[in-house]
Amino acid sequence: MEPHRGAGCHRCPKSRAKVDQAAATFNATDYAASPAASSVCNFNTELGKLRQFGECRHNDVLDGIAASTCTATKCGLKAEYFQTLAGDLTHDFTKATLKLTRTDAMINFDWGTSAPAAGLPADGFQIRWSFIHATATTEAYTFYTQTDDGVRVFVNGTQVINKWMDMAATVENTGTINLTAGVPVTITVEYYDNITTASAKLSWSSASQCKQLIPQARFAPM
Ligand SMILES: [Ca+2]
Repeated sequence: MEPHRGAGCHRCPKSRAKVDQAAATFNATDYAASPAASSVCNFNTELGKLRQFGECRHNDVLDGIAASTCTATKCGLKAEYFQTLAGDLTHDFTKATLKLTRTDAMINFDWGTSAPAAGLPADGFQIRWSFIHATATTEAYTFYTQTDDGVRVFVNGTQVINKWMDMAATVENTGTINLTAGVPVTITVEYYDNITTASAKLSWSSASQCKQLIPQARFAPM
């Protein structure tokens, strides 16, 4: 049973209550009367940010607790590492050579100019990650990728991100799709590195999930 998590105040009563307790000691009227107040920040805006931070932090702690029980067969992603066919600028998986299959904990890699694993080249490799996700809430999920180079994300075969081109990791790509509580979906992330530096990160968010790198405990491998 997954612990309760989310941005709704009813789900994280302790973190919300502590922030509200601290805020109650603050005199907003006095603050507003101070000369610098309005030019520096808005009390209610900052209070909202602090509440959200408390809830996100609470969820991170729950993820950390859940991760402590993870094993390779229970958590993580199926990861297939391929060497790209020489000269294939389409980075076609059917033409590439599968070199390694393993379970990765997360998609949070920065390989620099190195190879991603033994037996693979530093340039001209591509990876397919697959996992099953069963959401506890019916809502729209947004996926975020930062990759060097190209990336595609599919949810049950529906493409939500399509950036199959050379790019820098400073570019964040997003795609949103509705998920239904208790209905598992298959999520596939395809990635390639052409030349020089290589990196890949996968995050998500929803109304009840603060944006985060998807943690190990939230993946079930294929
Ligand atoms: Ca690159």
